[in-house]
Amino acid sequence: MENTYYFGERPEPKKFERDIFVNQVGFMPNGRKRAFIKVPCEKFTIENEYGTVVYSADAVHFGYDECSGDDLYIADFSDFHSEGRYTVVTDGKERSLEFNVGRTVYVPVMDKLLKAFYYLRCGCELDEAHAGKFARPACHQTKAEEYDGDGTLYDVSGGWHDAGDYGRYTTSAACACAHILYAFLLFPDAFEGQTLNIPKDGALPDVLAEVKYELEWLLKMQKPDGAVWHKLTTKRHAPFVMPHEDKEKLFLFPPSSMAAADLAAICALGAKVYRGRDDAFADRLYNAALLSWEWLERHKEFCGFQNPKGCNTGVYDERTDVDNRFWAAAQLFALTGEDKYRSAAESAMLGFSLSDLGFATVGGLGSLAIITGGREVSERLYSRIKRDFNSKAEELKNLYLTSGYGTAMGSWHYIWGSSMNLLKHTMIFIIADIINGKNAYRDCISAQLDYLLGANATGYSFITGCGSFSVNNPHLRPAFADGIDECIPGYVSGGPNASPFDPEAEEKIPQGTPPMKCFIDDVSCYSLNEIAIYWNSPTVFLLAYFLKDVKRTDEQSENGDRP
Ligand code: 9MR
Ligand code: ZN
Repeated sequence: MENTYYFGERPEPKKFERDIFVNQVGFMPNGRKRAFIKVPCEKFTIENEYGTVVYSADAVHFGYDECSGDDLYIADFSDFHSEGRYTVVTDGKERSLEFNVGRTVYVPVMDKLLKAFYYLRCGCELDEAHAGKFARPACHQTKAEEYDGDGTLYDVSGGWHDAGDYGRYTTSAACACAHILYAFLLFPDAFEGQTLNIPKDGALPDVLAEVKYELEWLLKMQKPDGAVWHKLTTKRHAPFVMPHEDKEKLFLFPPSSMAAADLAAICALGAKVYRGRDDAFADRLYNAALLSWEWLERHKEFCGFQNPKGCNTGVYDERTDVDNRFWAAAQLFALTGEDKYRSAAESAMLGFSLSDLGFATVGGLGSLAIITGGREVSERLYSRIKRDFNSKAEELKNLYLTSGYGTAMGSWHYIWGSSMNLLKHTMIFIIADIINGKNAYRDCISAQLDYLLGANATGYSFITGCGSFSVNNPHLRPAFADGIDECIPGYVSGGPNASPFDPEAEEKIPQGTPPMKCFIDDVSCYSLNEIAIYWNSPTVFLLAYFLKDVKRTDEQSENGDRP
């Protein structure tokens, strides 16, 4: 991908000046609490916001951390439980950023993560009542034609912009919706009483109203015979303008079997979730799921996708669709209980991992269909699911144990969208705990959230608007073009990438920089600092895990998430 955008004057990325890193949002009272220090430290204290020392303990020397190149000392204050706002102070007088301890500390993070999808809505105006200062006119409302087609125009408006770009892609959309809907099925209480201030009809919970906006668009991506267009984009990525200023022609790109299978799966999942809440919608999803399943049955061969000449928008290519077909079969079985889907799932389950949760490798989503389906499958399938999650979780736990920051990442995981790797790994820990009915991975899980919110070698919270030193200049068109200094909150940055791709990163990151430090908060760095719907969605899954026992009516800690 070339980088031909002109960004002109833009803010110098802020420098993180401290030698101590902490989750800047904070911790739940009974949660694991740690700060990471990269200068020698023997003892540390916790100060409250009035400067009173409320806790003190010894730090532990971890030693050299390979992914960051830091020699780390760890301040563990997990046995400190009092709600309030605090700072960690080392014996060398290093002070951490402030953070909260409170039952509801993660509520605002969850709400921002989900509201961020609303700000990505395409085809409608974001009005001031819902979007405040980020309001903007409707975008991309023109009809689209098939690339190399007969010129017929189709209304495929709606859905979310995929990422920093304005494309809309079927498989990525299905995957993002799936993370959120499975989180809803597994941890419904985490969404209880949530108010996102989004436009919606009827009584759907806000999370389901927002996901419905994307599903309505996905339904439009299905052709009458059940085939599903792979993506809907302009020929080339738009310049860095507001969405309503992008007036280029929209094209529907050829169907792929991954798109058909993912659509069948997500519609079957939607039909299950919306049943009893919005029956007319559940019916439409159900019919769409069957239609694409039947198309898949008529097209057993793999039908991949590559960009045609002249198109430079996202590819989302895959080398096989067996895992996508497995997910569709598993979710249709979960929905209907019919044997034909069970046998299809059971005969499709070979040759790929049942715990993989990427946007292209969706075997793990098929497993989630079984886990949340409440229907009996063969011992052979269930034990494969168990084995794949347990062995992967143990492997990742070893990475967590050998990492100074407790990240379940090896140096090779710091690629484009490293945050997604971290989040996939976190979902694996969570699902393994669910399967085993244990809390064996709770510490691993909270360490990954700590990393995202600032306990990492860059010092950044990788979620915009969450924490006092958070990413503010992601590769996100409206965030740059709106002229507002503050970024739209709630976006997860792609994160450090040891093999950067974009010219700015290649030039500015010296060879040999440790992987976790290969990061710049610069809008031009798309291979380090883009955002994407499927990086936000697994973070929703992670937050839902933490909020599963938290009542939103619990008193918010006095300072909320004040930066
Ligand atoms: O997230 C994708 C990343 O893993 C790939 O390395 C990269 C290059 O193919 O593409 C990323 O996906 C982008 C997509 O192609 C278009 N929309 C923005 C996505 C996030 O960067
Ligand atoms: Zn749009």
